[in-house]
Amino acid sequence: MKKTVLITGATSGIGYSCAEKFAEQGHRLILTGRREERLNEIATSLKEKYGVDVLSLVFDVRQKEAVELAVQSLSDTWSDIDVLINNAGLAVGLSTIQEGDTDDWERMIDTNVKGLLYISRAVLPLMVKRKKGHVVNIGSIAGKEVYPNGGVYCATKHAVDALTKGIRIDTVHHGIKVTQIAPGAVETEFSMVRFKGDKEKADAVYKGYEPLHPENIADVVYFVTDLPSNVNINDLVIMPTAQASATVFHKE
Ligand code: NDP
Ligand code: 8X3
Repeated sequence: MKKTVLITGATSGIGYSCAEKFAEQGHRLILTGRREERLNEIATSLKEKYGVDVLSLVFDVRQKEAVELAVQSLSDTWSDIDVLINNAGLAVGLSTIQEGDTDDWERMIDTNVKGLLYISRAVLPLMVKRKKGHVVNIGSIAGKEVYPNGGVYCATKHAVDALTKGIRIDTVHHGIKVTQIAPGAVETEFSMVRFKGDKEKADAVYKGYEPLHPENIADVVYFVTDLPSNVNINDLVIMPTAQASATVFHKE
């Protein structure tokens, strides 16, 4: 059955790979992000390559009104959202709390926690009304552990962990599935964003071992959304083979 899948942060990394995976399987996509040109190029290329319907919506998940308007703007043919992938997120900076940049903190908290809440608040009533739907939250190993200099990012991902459980509890009586996917290191634009464009520092994160690739996460996201109607994966931690915990790596 063809599903309508809304993916936040589809302009790169895990969100983009999820878009490609669902398009390849013939599903209809609502792709979102802030970088309009890139989003439109992706939408056009997926439409051409896979012959699927793709709608792109440009908004910043931190802007509550913009999120509400974007979801309200969906026509009847697009508002029956079967899968919401809450993927948009970022880490900014790597620092102790005593030396941290409060602007970085606000970007992380506003995007990873409040942004996820705004989009969920807008989409969940549509799912509740139809008594069906699946919310997939992209958490992190940083939502299971805390590592040095990552306290605020880890706090936002612990919040995603808690919110996934909260949404599951709040929607269980409405036939809705809720899943958290919590990856370890995935090679995307994530580290370039964290290190504010410092390519040397970003590249170093993925040196000496094979990290996860965004396609690996997309395959798992697809898997959890393609299970029989009586099966819900609540929580899934996925790591590179060479990464045992947030801080323990086998590097050559
Ligand atoms: P990328 O930087 O490659 O992708 C992040 C995506 O989020 C982009 O599409 C970006 O789009 C979007 N985004 C960021 N801020 C906003 C915003 N304010 N409003 C709308 N969209 C936004 O990183 P990843 O693919 O790695 O990250 C995706 C998710 O995976 C994040 O939640 C991250 O925390 C999580 N994660 C990543 C891991 C990793 O090692 N890479 C491991 C575990 C979890 P645009 O800039 O166009 O708005
Ligand atoms: C991204 C993985 O370990 O850099 O969530 O926090 S980590």
